[in-house]
Amino acid sequence: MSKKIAEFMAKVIEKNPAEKEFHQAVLEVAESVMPLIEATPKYKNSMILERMVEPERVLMFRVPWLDDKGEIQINRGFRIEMNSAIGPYKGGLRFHPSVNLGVLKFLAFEQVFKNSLTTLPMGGGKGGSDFDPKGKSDNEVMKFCQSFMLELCKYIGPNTDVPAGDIGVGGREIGYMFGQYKRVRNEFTGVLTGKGLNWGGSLIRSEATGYGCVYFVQEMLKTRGESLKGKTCAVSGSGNVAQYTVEKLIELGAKVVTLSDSDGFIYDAGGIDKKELACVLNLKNVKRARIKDCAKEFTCKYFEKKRPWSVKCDIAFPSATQNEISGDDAKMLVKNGCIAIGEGANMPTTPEGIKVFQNAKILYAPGKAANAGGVATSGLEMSQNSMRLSWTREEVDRRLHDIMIAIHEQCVKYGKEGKYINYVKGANLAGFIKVADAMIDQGLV
Ligand code: NDP
Ligand code: 2IT
Repeated sequence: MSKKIAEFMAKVIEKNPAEKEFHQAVLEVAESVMPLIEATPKYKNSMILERMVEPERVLMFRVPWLDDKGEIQINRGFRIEMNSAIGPYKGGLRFHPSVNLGVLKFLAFEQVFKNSLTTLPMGGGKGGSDFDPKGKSDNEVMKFCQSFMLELCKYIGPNTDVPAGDIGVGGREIGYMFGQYKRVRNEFTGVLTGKGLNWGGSLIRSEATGYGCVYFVQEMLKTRGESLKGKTCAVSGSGNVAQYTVEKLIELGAKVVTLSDSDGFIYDAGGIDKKELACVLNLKNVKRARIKDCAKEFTCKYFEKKRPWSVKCDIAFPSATQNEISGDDAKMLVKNGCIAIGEGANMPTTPEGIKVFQNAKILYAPGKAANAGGVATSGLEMSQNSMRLSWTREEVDRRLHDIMIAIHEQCVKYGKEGKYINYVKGANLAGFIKVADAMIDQGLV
């Protein structure tokens, strides 16, 4: 680590103690952009990175609600409004017991660069709660969502801050929150994305993160004259991102051998087919069951409390959560012949793991580039809401595909190191320059 970066990080850590995921995300960006900042007086003199790591606003609030037994529950709600230089704050809401300020600040920070890469005018934000939707009734989830939105609705709006889903927040939760916002503000507007299709949602938004990640990996493979056809893929997670990653991979002739959740993973040597995927979707989205229940429905092995990275695969799609690929997992993947990684999740690979992939010179796409299709399609939902029009499935999918190709091109432009493409550096630099220049144009903001 250079002296400059060490000094910068020491200040970030001192000012934001105990936010280890935030430190991790900031360090990764600092390593990519510091040489450019040092060489560019307008960035260096304007303290641009010091400004970027300070959120424009942090909201933290009490969320009281009554459970089915009539007992009072109290959760904590958050919204990090990180950067609005290139558009309204935009980013998901995460409901998971592990949510805290540091986790949401890392996600909001990543979102700023990701949204910049999408080519659309969106700033960065993230929010959520330590509420755990698992094991709660629909009524309890609704009560929580209504209480959460009763406070959040004071700070968001279609031109200010537009939240969406993330872990633990899908169509059901977006519906309850949208209903509450509309009721309190008396306004039918595109304040959230990921809405239902008959009340302002966009076709392909549900599919977008997974499809987009696969489109991105297709572009990476092309740089080495490869394609997805016949490739064996390991996918982690079994939620929104994982499900549509698998759907697109099957369509393009790849073989998906794993899916997981926080309890373990399933391994299907013959490959998960369309029928089995439909079964996973029903079990996870309707019955809200566990991935091990899938093993009972179709023939596959189940590995309790294990992650799928020991399985032999050509391409890995980590699509569950942060830091799910350790240095040792990465070594195992490389040893087993893995040639590419497409991060559906945000920051799923630890810094040690990233080094392993880059030293092995395999194709490694960081989440802020590879999973940007989700928020990009949220951006397309916002455009359709503004026009009060909806585009066809084909139209939205075509735009998503074009955006993923454009993100790949930006990564290549800024990440080329001889013959190797450093996608981390490419994504960070391309995302940074647009936001930094906008901040400078707008004065001391
Ligand atoms: P879902 O809630 O739909 O699914 C999350 C999946 O990941 C579940 O299978 C869940 O298992 C697993 N998971 C969550 N937390 C953990 C954990 N701590 N350890 C192990 N497994 C875990 O979320 P999404 O599919 O939407 O999100 C997955 C990832 O993709 C996240 O990193 C998210 O930030 C990222 N992402 C999502 C986008 C979107 O549009 N939804 C866009 C871009 C990125 P279990 O049921 O056991 O908790
Ligand atoms: O991490 C992400 O990009 C998301 N969860 C999607 C955000 C959005 O606003 O669609």
